[in-house]
Amino acid sequence: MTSKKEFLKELNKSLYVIIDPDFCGEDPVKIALAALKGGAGIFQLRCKGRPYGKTIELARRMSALCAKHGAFFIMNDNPKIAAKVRADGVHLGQDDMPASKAKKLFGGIIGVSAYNDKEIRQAIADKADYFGFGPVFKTSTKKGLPPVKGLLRLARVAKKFKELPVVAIGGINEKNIARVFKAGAASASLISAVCSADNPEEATRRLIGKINR
Ligand code: TZP
Ligand code: MG
Repeated sequence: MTSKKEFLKELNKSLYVIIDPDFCGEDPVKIALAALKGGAGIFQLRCKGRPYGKTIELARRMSALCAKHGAFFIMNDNPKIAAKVRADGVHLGQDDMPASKAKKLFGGIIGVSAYNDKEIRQAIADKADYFGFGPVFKTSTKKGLPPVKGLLRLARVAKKFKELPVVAIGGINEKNIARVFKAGAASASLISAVCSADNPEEATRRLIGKINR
């Protein structure tokens, strides 16, 4: 488990890749390894609708892979699983356990999806370590999202809420990633631009190459 300070440093220089087995072909860990080789330093496992045992197995493999390569591993949704597999952090949506409660179960990094001012204020009050904001662009990866926020709203929250770094999400790809950073995001998190790429290693390298902070 690495320190929060180191995580924030990595957040400011790297790419946040979300590994979701629904979009990663037969072995999601293979995609993660490719993205690691391409230069990504933060990974989240987003594992929906899988049996508990399968989720734990994947989480353990992701945790070990990230530890081996000096990358950060964030488990989605569940602080108990994060603690069990020795993840560096957990990412919580608004439907998950509140960050204040998660902190009692897990001592690592806490990220919160916060898509409006009220949710962002709560994330700050709960002393989360970063908040995820989006969907910045149109995405078909996740259903039931609020309307697209766009770059102007991203820039607005990045300027208004300096207390926490903002990690942009939703429809981020090689064409728009530079604008996401220009708008003030500390990092960009993405699924399909890496997981569904023909060559995830090269795609990661190209995405990072477009980040011009
Ligand atoms: N939360 C908000 S948008 C999104 C999630 C999980 C999907 C991001 O996927 P993609 O493929 O990078 O648009
Ligand atoms: Mg969740």
